[in-house]
Amino acid sequence: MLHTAISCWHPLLGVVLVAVFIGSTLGCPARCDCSAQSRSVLCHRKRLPAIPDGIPIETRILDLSKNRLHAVNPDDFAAYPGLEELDLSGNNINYVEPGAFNLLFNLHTLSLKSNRIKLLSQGVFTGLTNLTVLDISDNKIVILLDYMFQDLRNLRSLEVGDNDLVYISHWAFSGLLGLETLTLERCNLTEVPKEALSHLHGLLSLHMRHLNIGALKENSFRKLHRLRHLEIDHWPSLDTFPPSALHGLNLTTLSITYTNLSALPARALSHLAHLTHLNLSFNPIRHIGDAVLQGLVRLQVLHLAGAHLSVIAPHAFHTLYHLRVLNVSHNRLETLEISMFQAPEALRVLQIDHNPLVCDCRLMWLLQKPHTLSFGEAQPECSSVDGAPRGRPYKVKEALHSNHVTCIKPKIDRNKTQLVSVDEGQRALLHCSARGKPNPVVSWLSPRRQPVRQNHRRFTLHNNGTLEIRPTEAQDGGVYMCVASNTAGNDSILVSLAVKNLGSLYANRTQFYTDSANTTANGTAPPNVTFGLDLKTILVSTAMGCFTFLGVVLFCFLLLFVWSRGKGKHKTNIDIEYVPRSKSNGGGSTDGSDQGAGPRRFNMKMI
Ligand SMILES: *[C@@H]1O[C@H](CO)[C@@H](O)[C@H](O)[C@H]1NC(C)=O
Ligand SMILES: *[C@@H]1O[C@H](CO)[C@@H](O)[C@H](O)[C@H]1NC(C)=O
Ligand SMILES: *[C@@H]1O[C@H](CO)[C@@H](O)[C@H](O)[C@H]1NC(C)=O
Ligand SMILES: *[C@@H]1O[C@H](CO)[C@@H](O)[C@H](O)[C@H]1NC(C)=O
Ligand SMILES: *[C@@H]1O[C@H](CO)[C@@H](O)[C@H](O)[C@H]1NC(C)=O
Ligand SMILES: *[C@@H]1O[C@H](CO)[C@@H](O)[C@H](O)[C@H]1NC(C)=O
Ligand SMILES: *[C@@H]1O[C@H](CO)[C@@H](O)[C@H](O)[C@H]1NC(C)=O
Ligand SMILES: *[C@@H]1O[C@H](CO)[C@@H](O)[C@H](O)[C@H]1NC(C)=O
Ligand SMILES: *[C@@H]1O[C@H](CO)[C@@H](O)[C@H](O)[C@H]1NC(C)=O
Ligand SMILES: *[C@@H]1O[C@H](CO)[C@@H](O)[C@H](O)[C@H]1NC(C)=O
Ligand SMILES: *[C@@H]1O[C@H](CO)[C@@H](O)[C@H](O)[C@H]1NC(C)=O
Ligand SMILES: CC(=O)N[C@H]1CO[C@H](CO)[C@@H](O)[C@@H]1O
Repeated sequence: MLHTAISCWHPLLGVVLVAVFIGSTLGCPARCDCSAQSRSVLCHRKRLPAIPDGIPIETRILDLSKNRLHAVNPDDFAAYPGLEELDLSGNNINYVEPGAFNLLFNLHTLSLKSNRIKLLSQGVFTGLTNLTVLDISDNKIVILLDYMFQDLRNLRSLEVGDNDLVYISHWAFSGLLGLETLTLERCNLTEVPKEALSHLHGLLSLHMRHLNIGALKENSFRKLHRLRHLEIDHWPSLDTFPPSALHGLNLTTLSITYTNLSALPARALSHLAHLTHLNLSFNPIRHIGDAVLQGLVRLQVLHLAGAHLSVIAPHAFHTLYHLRVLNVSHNRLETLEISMFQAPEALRVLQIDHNPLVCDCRLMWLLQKPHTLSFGEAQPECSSVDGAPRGRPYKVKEALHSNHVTCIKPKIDRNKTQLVSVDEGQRALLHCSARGKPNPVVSWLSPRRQPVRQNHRRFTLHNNGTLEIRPTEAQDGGVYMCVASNTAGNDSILVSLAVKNLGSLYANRTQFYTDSANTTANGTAPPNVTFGLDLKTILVSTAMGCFTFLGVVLFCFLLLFVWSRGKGKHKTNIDIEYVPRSKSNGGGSTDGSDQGAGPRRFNMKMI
């Protein structure tokens, strides 16, 4: 059989090889396929209960996968020192004796995958100094013992998945100085084996999948200075990601998918300045804040598909100068605005399919880009098109090209409500209703030109644009600015609020005067007050009226006093009668008890 095979493959060389084989081997084991050229013996799925006889000594590749082997003993492979690849996967092996692969100096690939091994004792891999790939996944290993891989200094790839692994000893990975790729998956580990991992100084790629770890600890990946690719995938209970979890890493690709993280672990990522690919798909992340990824200056590809995204802040991707692929398909986004991107011109692929997109002029920029922007395989559709009849689905590009979609700059209604005056403690409503297409976003600036935060203590910003302050306090007075904006532009108005606090008018008198200083003298420039000034002037005049009145009374006193002195007599009582201004007259009442409309008496005693 061997002879014919060889002459088929290589008629000329055959003679030479046959000579070599005949001189040194027993031929090919029964039921197996042999190749003299590649020196391989393939006994895949042959129901072999043990290692067959007749394997040529020169064999380099030996495939014994899917058979019925039970154990591996020290002398099993000693006769084949030329072995380079050995596949023992898919057998019933439950025990491997120490020294089993003792003389296999040339072995570079060994698979023990899918067996029933419960324990690999120290010494099992002794002598495999040339081994580069080892697969012990899909077994029943519960613990990885100290120094068990000690000799494998050339090992580059290790698969430890699909075991019942509960614990990895601190020194288990000691000696694996050349290890570049480690896969740990489907294990019962309850935390990242950070002590064991810290020995893998050469590790480039770490894949940790299907683990039931609920929280990452601080410094989970310390001393992995060369690690570039980290994959954390299918950790369904992971909900804690501390800021220092990835401390010390310098990654270029990072994947955190199918976890229970509801917020982007922004602070943990912020130091990854060399990261180019980030995959955060299939996490229940709800929103992306402004510039949360700002440390990731080299990021090119961002996947956030299948999350629960409904809000992306207006400047979310600022500082991402090189972002060229953004995948936010399968989310809950209504729109995606150009303002989110630092460099929209760098964007090449934008996947926004399977989102409830509202096709209005916020999406117009998709057409206006100088080069074509790809939507990937799935064309996005609008869930509603501004102005178009509902019913049939519209492709986004189609809808934007149609003339349904128009943009109208916001316009704020201007009328007398821009002067608001309330008593302290009451509620104040500052209106700002704006129209535009798409509906403008309304925001308010305080008199100090700070943004008024929504629903902050006493301040409520209603959907119709009205700012409610309840209850008002004296210091709330001033000129507020309302800004309404949409993609087409913006509009603003000033609304003046006066909070009457006449009970303490005297104490705060100077404040009133300095505020209106511009009317009388050139002081420091007050803020641009267009409407507030008039109102304040009114208030001040009213206040001054009061003082004038009191002044006159005092003056009368003085006159009477002087006059009575001059007469040598003392008048003991003075009655003064006046009619207080009614409330509508500009707020002359000093307190709530001042309801009576009739004349009022001041009774004063002279001493
Ligand atoms: C295997 O290791 C031996 C020494 O341990 C070395 O001489 C030999 O070149 C190595 N073979 C390969 C393929 O690296
Ligand atoms: C590992 O987890 C699986 C599934 O949760 C369970 O069936 C198995 O008994 C666990 N093994 C150990 C050693 O805890
Ligand atoms: C994920 O988090 C939610 C709460 O945020 C919790 O109710 C749920 O049980 C968590 N899921 C898992 C698998 O831990
Ligand atoms: C981080 O990785 C990048 C790319 O691999 C490399 O150029 C850079 O020097 C590394 N930085 C540090 C501090 O190791
Ligand atoms: C991102 O992660 C998901 C889930 O693991 C995976 O299906 C997808 O292929 C990944 N995308 C990229 C570009 O790596
Ligand atoms: C975006 O994510 C979806 C869902 O995982 C995937 O099907 C699609 O291929 C991704 N797009 C790109 C460009 O990778
Ligand atoms: C001023 O605007 C408010 C609300 O926008 C409205 O209720 C009121 O009627 C308007 N007044 C005038 C005079 O237009
Ligand atoms: C806006 O809504 C609030 C609360 O619903 C209401 O008090 C206010 O009067 C409304 N503003 C306008 C201009 O209708
Ligand atoms: C106030 O300043 C204006 C210009 O800033 C100047 O024209 C005016 O004369 C000044 N008035 C007084 C009273 O100083
Ligand atoms: C001061 O008031 C005068 C008129 O009363 C006005 O022309 C000027 O612009 C005001 N100055 C400032 C800084 O508001
Ligand atoms: C005040 O008015 C000046 C000139 O009219 C303008 O340049 C400036 O932006 C205004 N400041 C504010 C806070 O509105
Ligand atoms: C007595 C009184 O009400 N004084 C007020 C004067 O105004 C300042 C702020 O402008 C308030 O903080 C004081 O309570």
